[in-house]
Amino acid sequence: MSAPILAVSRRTRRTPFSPRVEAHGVKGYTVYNHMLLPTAFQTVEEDYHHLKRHVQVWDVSCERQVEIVGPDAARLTQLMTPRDMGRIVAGQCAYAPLVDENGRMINDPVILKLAEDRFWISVADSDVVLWAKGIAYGMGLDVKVFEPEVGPLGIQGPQADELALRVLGEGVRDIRFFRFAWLPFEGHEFLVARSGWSKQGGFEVYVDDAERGLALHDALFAAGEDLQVRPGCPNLIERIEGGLYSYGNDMTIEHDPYESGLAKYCNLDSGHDFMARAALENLVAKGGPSRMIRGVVFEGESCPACVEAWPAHQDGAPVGQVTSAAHSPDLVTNVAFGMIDRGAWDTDTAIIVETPEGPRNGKVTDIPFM
Ligand code: THG
Repeated sequence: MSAPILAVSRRTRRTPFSPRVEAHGVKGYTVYNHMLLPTAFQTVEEDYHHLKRHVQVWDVSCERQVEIVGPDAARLTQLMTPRDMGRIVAGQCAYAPLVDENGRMINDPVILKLAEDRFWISVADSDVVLWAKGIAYGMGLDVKVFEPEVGPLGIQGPQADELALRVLGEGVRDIRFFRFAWLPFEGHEFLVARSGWSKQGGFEVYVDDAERGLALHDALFAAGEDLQVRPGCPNLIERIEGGLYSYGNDMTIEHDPYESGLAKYCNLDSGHDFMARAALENLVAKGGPSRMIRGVVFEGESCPACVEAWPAHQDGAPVGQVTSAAHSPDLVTNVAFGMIDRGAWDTDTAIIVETPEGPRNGKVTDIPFM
């Protein structure tokens, strides 16, 4: 039996770069924010080795922006997150959990502060625009909330600085991690941030003009030939090694930010007002989470895809579940994230992982793996 195909229609939105991605021979797509996201160009493993050595251009347009602008923009943005946005200046990006009124994860975006009264929430895969519009309407806030036609184009890998320098100029040197600047390209100013969903370093160019974005895309490939530039995409193996969580996979609306390993972005000691303050203070008062995202390594020379969560147990007793897994060529073991119960979450605790290929011996580890 051949594998089922994923049917594409207007709902599975294409991106400005889909024609290029397909001309480059994309091997697979997933859907993220109702939009196409490539999953591999060669094999996931070949893409991984290339990403860790060279430079790749990523169509991550599906990291959609939710724009919040107006007199109450700062208030609405702050209401949605426990991270103290008062510490974030214009020109800065902030990785921040968004939580509902019960302190459960809505999303884990990067928030860009464009101005005191204007933010882009660069969202993971859930409908933040609807949530934000609902809050704004319900509270009568003086803001506009909408999804502009803006999506990031990633430049990722150890040669990303060199490639960005060639195409976007000297200005890239001055951009610190999780900061952004407006840099000229063929007469257009693009927002360029030093960020991206890999640990290999790089930039994200927020493309707000499809035609000029295509010109930029093509210029990156032309300028990077001797750097062996290739098309790429978020890489399952590299992101697990590096400790980057995926909303919808590793944590969902069932989980609070402490369980999701995002405690350091919960600034309860700041006096700021956010919707989930009472809920999160209550969680902390109860002694913190009873389960948490932890690293897991397990035996085997290959690793099946984690399409459904795999149970983890210890002497037959359930201790949680594995939510993302891959074989790491560089670590020569299988690496994974799991939502692991308190009783088993200590580093080096031996557990059994029930993979679709049978039980495998594993143990709990710290994150990141490398
Ligand atoms: N870039 C942009 N938008 C995004 C993502 C991105 N939206 C969806 C998704 N990725 C959001 N999730 C993450 C998760 C981790 C990080 C960024 C986005 C990340 N974390 C750094 C780390 O873990 O080392 C540190 C961040 C910090 O400490 O401030 O980079 O990739 N535009």
